[in-house]
Amino acid sequence: MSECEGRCEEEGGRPEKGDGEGGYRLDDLEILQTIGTGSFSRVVLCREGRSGAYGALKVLSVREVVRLKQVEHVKSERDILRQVNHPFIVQLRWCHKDSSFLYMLFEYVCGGELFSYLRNAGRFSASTGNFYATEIVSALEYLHSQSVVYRDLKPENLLLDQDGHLKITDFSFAKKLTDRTWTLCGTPEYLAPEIIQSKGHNKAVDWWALGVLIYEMLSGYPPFFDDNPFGIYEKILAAKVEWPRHLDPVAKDLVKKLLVQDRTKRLGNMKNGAEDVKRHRWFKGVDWHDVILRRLKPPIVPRVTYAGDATNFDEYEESDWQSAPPASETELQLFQDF
Ligand code: ISQ
Repeated sequence: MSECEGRCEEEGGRPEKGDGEGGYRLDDLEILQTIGTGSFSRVVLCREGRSGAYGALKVLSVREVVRLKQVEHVKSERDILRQVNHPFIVQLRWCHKDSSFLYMLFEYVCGGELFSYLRNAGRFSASTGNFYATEIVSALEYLHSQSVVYRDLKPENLLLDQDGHLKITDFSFAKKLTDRTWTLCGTPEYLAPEIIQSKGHNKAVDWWALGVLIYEMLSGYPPFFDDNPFGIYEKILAAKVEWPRHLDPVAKDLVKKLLVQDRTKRLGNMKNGAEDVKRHRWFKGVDWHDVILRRLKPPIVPRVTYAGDATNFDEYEESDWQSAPPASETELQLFQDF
């Protein structure tokens, strides 16, 4: 059972037994400042009154979630986060709702986004990029073993903890794969090609994205780039990549094997799964048992003066988001079990 399972409660509901060991109350959370915003949510740094522990509270407007047709996505995000437990995945501690908002309380990861460090540095050395790639491979292998496809790998969604290890956040695009075993047990003569082909194809998107991420970490810009999105799509489909001369040749070989159009030939998505990626020469000498124990030495250690230091995050307008109008009874019904 994961940390958060069974810990989501309704407003006014009975706090968990062992209150203070995972049983939270919204009233006890002191909202400090916004550290991230999205189209229907914001993430605020908060402190739990009694323990003094810091947390990152994701606050979602019920009305906006419904208006933007994100109800199922939000529920799936919560379900997946409750299910997973891995050192490189941000931990969900508690869920809650009131008449206006849904709340997800996470551990606070104080180092900020990998994105900021990458833009500051321009590009990473091969060994720095290799460290982050290693922790991501470990997390992706775990997620896929749990039948979860992440689908949004990018430097903005990777946080550094106080020691410099990675934490993947934002599971709003993540998807739990349904077991197709039985679907494929139908009479083979009558199976449509898309049913046969869709088996396991979803995981392949994360391995493609890993290729893009490794390229961007080592080059400072992504492999498919254009001023407008359609230009980017054209370049992706043409699969034409320009390789900087300085690029580490072994890393280039790995990226080439990840950025393969045919997903059945893409590294990570063949019969040996993640094992093929882990055995690539770029990861030669990596002890994967050490990786998961956070025993590799982080190349960047964030500047942090205390546990609630938010200086590694951008600053945001606070506006008056807390006084948003309440959702209707019909809208709230959609989140009965939240
Ligand atoms: C934890 N710490 C910092 C920022 C976060 C953003 C989203 C989810 C969890 C987080």
